[in-house]
Amino acid sequence: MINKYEFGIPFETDAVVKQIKKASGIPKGVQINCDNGFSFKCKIDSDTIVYGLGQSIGGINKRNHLYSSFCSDDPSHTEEKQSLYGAHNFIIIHNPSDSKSDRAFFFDYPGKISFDIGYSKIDEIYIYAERSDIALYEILPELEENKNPLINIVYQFRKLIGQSYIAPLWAFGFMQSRWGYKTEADIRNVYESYKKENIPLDSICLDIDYMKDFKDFTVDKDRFPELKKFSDDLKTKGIRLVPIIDAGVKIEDGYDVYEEGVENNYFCKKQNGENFVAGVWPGKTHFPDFMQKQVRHWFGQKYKILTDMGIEGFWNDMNEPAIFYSEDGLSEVVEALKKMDTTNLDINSFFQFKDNVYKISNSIDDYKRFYHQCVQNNKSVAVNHYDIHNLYGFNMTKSAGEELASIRKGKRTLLFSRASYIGMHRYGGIWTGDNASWWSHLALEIKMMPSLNMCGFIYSGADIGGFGCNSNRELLLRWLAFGIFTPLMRNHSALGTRNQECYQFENTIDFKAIIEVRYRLIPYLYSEYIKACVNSTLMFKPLSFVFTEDSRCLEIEDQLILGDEVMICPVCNENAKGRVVYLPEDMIQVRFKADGTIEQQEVKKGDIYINVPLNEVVFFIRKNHIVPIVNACENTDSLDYSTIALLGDVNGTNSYLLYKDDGVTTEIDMTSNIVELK
Ligand code: MIG
Repeated sequence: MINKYEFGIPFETDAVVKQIKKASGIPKGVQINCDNGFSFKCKIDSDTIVYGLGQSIGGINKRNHLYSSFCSDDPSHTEEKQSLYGAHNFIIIHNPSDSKSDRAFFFDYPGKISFDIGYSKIDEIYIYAERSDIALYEILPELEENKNPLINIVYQFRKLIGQSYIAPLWAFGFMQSRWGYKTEADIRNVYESYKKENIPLDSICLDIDYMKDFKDFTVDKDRFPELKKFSDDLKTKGIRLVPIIDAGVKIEDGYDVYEEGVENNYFCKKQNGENFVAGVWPGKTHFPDFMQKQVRHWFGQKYKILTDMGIEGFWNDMNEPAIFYSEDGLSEVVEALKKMDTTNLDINSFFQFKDNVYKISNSIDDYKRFYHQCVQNNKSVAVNHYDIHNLYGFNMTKSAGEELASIRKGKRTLLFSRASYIGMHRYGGIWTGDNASWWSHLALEIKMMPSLNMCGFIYSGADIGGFGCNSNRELLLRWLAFGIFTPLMRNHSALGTRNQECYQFENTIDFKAIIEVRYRLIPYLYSEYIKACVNSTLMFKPLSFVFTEDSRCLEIEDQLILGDEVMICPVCNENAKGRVVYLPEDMIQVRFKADGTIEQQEVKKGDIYINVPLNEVVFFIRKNHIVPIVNACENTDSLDYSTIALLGDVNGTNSYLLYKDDGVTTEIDMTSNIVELK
């Protein structure tokens, strides 16, 4: 059951697809105050667990931390950070001792909103926003038919926000990326190096350097003289190119995207009616006003320039939007600095000086300097960006998603975004942004997967190996051994960091062993992915969502249930030869050895230590469940479903329902595309 409450005049964010009649009053047992902004308080017991919040720092259990939804380009994801790139205002309050009283809340509010989950007061959730215009959805479990309250809450929420974006099958192949590939020769070298080491690969990303002077929808002819020919040629080898698109449009006379945008008033404006100027990679840019339907149509149609060159996938970046500086902000800072007598700064003035410079990028002042033209209640109104900040990346990706659907009629396109808001999950996936080559970030990415799934983001994954900082062989292998399970499996790294392609390290055969396990699992992973999207279920679940009577499972944050069959338990400690795994029930341990053989053995419930060499993958299959695998192959084009073999509890009576289709047409038929395997 879903109750909708409205306070003030909520902004129509398009997060929700289902019309719910608004209820009067407020949810039971909570305190809401709208006098000075919005505040929501409710008590929690000492054993209450709070799930949700999608992409964020912290655990699967969000307690004890302060979070803030405000899409942020902050590449330093340290523990104290409150905001990452996404804004996913959904929480589930779970009472393990009385799960029937579980409930969830979705705060449909497009501006900055903070979640104090037992941080200020140990027994209180306190949620607050500067404005009191908010739509609040309360989700209560439907308890008939012995439904699992947590899974049922997620199901209802996902129905409310609509079906998740569905990626093509090839997007489940391994993807290599790096900020720094500049030319066709660089890309060809990546392909050839993987080929030489016999490591499977499906796609290579083009980061910003493929563009001419970082102009969206242009290609630098010196670096990529014939992108179409190159892309067609790579496709015959099973490799697809995935170019990046940035939010800002370079200001340059003669550049058609810029000129059309200016002519038609498609860019975000300042209060005085001038186009807002932000400094990003291309230099001075304007931001398309993605809140306008005609702008979404116009910008989205530009992707055709690249699909005409054979491109079938994109990643949308810098769409928080990231602002290095604004023209106005910069001149204010320069003025302020000029006023300071830098020859004789006292210490406080020095820090003021430093702060002035430091706060130039992604500043709140800048977000308050520009406006969107939005349709609200069927009327066109100017809305300050700051108030709807979290909708920008969403609408950039909606623009691409909607238009690509018409450009590539009937065919799926790979699309993933950096910034997001709930609702965007219908148009694209996300990657989790600029993490670092830290072991703690491997652990963090594991925890994020189920939280993202709760919020509708199923096609997602991290920069494997870590984006910032220097990775190393062991970290990359361990990260890959987790990444083989996530829909988006991409190795990506930042300019200036150590080269991180698998072939840069010793004994590449170990990388081949791990990545081949991915390819052997693709039919299963793809099938589970489609089921999660279509049936509004979680592809990755915390153990506590499944083993509801087992209190140990409430604490486990480094093991996940994948689909209904598998329990994964990645190694995320440095120099570890293995790890302790908790088995809530007897299971079948599956070990993929480096030589391609598979060992299976029954294991009793309880704590066990498993040995996991760097070139092996170990996971568990639940009793009465089976998992299909296929032979290893070099890319998804050569996946051979005729080689299906079954793992797990194979006894002729247990079966697995495999979803299988051509991997590209948009129609998903859950009847004729299902094969029963036993
Ligand atoms: O300011 O395009 O998150 O994946 O490699 C950095 C360069 C801009 C940030 C993205 C990252 C990408 C990088 N971009």
